[in-house]
Amino acid sequence: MAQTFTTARDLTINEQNGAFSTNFKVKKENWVVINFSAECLVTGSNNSYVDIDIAVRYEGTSTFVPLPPTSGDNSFCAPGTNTGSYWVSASTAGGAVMPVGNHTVKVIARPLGSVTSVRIDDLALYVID
Ligand SMILES: [Ca+2]
Repeated sequence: MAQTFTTARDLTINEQNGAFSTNFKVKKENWVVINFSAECLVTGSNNSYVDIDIAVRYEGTSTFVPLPPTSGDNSFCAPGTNTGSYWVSASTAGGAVMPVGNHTVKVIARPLGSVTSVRIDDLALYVID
């Protein structure tokens, strides 16, 4: 199920669009890496792109913390030209030393620059511990 938008939003991640669970269990404090990939299309002027944050809410907390390096301003995909319409399958990953617990992950997409539209489809999200 493609998601098309023009303002920042949490991406819908579920089995219908090919993604995996957004909940995961860390059994022993350790480095955990989370990877997000999706088909992506940005239309807009040549300063436009979509920034992605992979963010985790640790068990017992109420806020989502973006994982580096996705916590920074990272372009997931961009049009490339003034009138470009370039489809890509893009991927980004974030990681941290995570405590024991049942944690939740979400992916935030943030259109930046003069974006006309962002289209995200065929999402895949997986946790490596
Ligand atoms: Ca980011």
